[in-house]
Amino acid sequence: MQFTRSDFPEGFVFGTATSAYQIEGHGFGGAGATHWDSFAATPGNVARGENGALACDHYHRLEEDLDLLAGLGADAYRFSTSWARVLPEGRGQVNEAGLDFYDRLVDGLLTRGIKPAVTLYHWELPSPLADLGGWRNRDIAGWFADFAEVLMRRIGDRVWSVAPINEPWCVGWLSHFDGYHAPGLRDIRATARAMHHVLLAHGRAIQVMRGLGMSNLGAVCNFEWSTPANGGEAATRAATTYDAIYNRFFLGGLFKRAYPTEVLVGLGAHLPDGWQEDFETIAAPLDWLGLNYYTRKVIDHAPGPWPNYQEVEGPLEKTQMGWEVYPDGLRDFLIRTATEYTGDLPLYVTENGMANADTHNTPDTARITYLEQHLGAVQEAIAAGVPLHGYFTWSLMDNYEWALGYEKRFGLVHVDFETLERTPKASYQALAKWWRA
Ligand code: IFM
Repeated sequence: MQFTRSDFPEGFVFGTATSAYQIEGHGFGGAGATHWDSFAATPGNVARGENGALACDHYHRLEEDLDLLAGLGADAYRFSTSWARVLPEGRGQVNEAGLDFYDRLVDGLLTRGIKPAVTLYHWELPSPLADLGGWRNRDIAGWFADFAEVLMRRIGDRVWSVAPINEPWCVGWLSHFDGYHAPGLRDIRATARAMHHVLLAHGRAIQVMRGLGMSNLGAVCNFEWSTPANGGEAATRAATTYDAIYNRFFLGGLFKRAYPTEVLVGLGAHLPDGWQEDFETIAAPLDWLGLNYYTRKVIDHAPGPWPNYQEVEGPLEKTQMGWEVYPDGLRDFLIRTATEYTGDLPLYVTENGMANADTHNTPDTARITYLEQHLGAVQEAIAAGVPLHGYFTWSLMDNYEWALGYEKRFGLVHVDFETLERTPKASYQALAKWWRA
């Protein structure tokens, strides 16, 4: 890789990211059942029926994994906490072993000089709360705020940053409209409620953490650039709708106290009563915004009911996910977000990376190229004046890629899912070379 730390602003934070259900091994340590366990146990939902019961067994290999992070020279580590590990029923009785685990994780990072960047929720909803309607139920905002309080009373004095929820689009749209993620619903009313309640829960958790005196609190949204399939009016309108649902809905709620009209056309009739009054909570000031970025989609018109769009295959090189490699989208999102929504607020790239069919002994040169291209886009955004403060790769190690199971490899470290042996890949070495300097 061509970079050195001096190619980026002073104090720029480099790190890597993971999430609890994808690596920890949910079958251990008294963690309660989640909607991902039942979703994965339902035939047809997840490739090969795989689940997160063992995953990378990070729960038992914590020290080894933290040493890998230190060897990489990461300044920060973005990890998530499992609600059901801390509160097995989602509310009430605390699992002390769960709190102890996150305590050890935070201390293990600090001992190695690595900043703990916490995400409270990365998708594994406790089953008892799913039984009560999960993200469709407005009460989830209070349940989530209570979880935030229990956890932060234990580790909040030592964490560097906190974001309540990873990728609200996935929690809302992908899981309730597309049905690709747990709970696997395909229902427009459920979607409207989940999309709104996830923001309300975010806001309530921020309030609770401010009340505890915490700072450096943010939000993490995912973004996909949408390119019209052709120059026609219908494709352009379809791409605009895609952009509104995927990208502008959550930014609008968080920073403009409004949802885009293109989304209200479809979801407006299904939003809960009094939703506008919730912006007071949703749009409470933040200290930073994180952007997760991987790809763009080429979008065409689709007949039938709203939202009238469909993805079509694009011409660019693709990753193991079938996602096009499009670094310009990262630069353009950073510029657009700062210009239209966040101004001087510090931004971070909180996830970026690619899946590749890696083996433990073939150099992942495609990933090195992908990271180089996207770090180039980061530099262009900084040169254009974007107040970007850090960049996190997804992911530290190969892990459970949700509905696609263990086949899609995003890691800088190869994991053999038979032996659980970790082997740093060429991309890990390439980053370590200048991150450690
Ligand atoms: O693995 C996921 C992660 O859980 C959330 N962001 C995107 C990654 C790659 O699909």
